[in-house]
Amino acid sequence: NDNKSYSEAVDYTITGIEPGAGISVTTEKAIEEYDSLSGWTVELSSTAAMASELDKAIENEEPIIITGWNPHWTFAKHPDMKYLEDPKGIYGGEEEIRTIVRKGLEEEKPEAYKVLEQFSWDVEDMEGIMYESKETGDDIDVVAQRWVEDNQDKVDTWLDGVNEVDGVKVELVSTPWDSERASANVVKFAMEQKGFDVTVTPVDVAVVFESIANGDGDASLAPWMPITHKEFYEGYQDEFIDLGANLIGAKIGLVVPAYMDIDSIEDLEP
Ligand code: PBE
Repeated sequence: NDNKSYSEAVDYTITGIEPGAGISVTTEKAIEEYDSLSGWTVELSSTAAMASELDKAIENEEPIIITGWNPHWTFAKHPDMKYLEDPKGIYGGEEEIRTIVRKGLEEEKPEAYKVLEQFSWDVEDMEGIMYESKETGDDIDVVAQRWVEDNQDKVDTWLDGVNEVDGVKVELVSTPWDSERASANVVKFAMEQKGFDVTVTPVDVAVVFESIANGDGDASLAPWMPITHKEFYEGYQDEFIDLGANLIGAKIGLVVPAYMDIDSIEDLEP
C-alpha cells in the first residue's frame, strides 16, 4: 500500500537534527514506543542539513519525514507542512519555553533577576525574527537588535520598575538554535538599555542545565518543557530556579509535507 511505499521511499529513516537536541532524544523514544517505527532510525546531523534535505524533497515532491518544531521559519517558508498525529503522546501537546536562573541571582543581581522575571513574548515575535533573518541574510543578533528598537512598548514592560545599573555583568546561556539565539539577544539588547553588560553563550542543551546549576551562567531562556528537555531538566531539578514560561504555544513532533497522504505516526510501516 501507499504507506508502505512512503516508508520504503524514505528508507525507514526520519531526517533529524543535532544529536544533543531534546527533539532527537524524544524521537529515539518514539522509535522505541511505536510498533509502526520498529526498525526505523533517526538520522542525526544538523538543523541546516535537515533544512536542505527538506527543501530538496519539497522541490521534487518526494516524501520526507523530519523532526520539526514551532516557533520555526520552516512553517512560514513551507506553509504546507503538517505534524503527524502522535496518539501515544510521546511529543506531548503544547510546549512552553521557560526562564531558569541560578540560585543566588536574586540576591546578588536583583535588577537582572527582575528583568528575567518580567520577560515574556509571543510565538509571532520569535518567529518574526527567525524569518527576517532567513529572508535578509542578516544574523539573528542583528535582527534581534532591530526588533528591540522597533518594539520598545514590549521592551518597556520587561524593564518596568528596573533601576539603572552600572555595567553589571550577566551571562545568558543559550542553545545554538535560532529560536533561542533570538530570545537571548532580544533580552541582551533590552538589558543593555538599563546599563547591563550581557554576554550570550550558546552551548549544548545538557550544558545549559549544568552551567546554571553550578552557577557558571546566570540564566537561560532556552529550556523547552514539559517534554523536550525533561531528562536534562530533571537531572538538575533542585539546583536552579524556574521562573516559568517566557513563551507559550511551542510544539515539537514529526512533520511531513502536506502532499504526503498520511496523518499519523501509526500510518507508517515497520
Ligand atoms: N529545538 C529547538 C530544540 C529546542 C529548541 C526544538 C530543536 C531541542 O529539540 O532541544
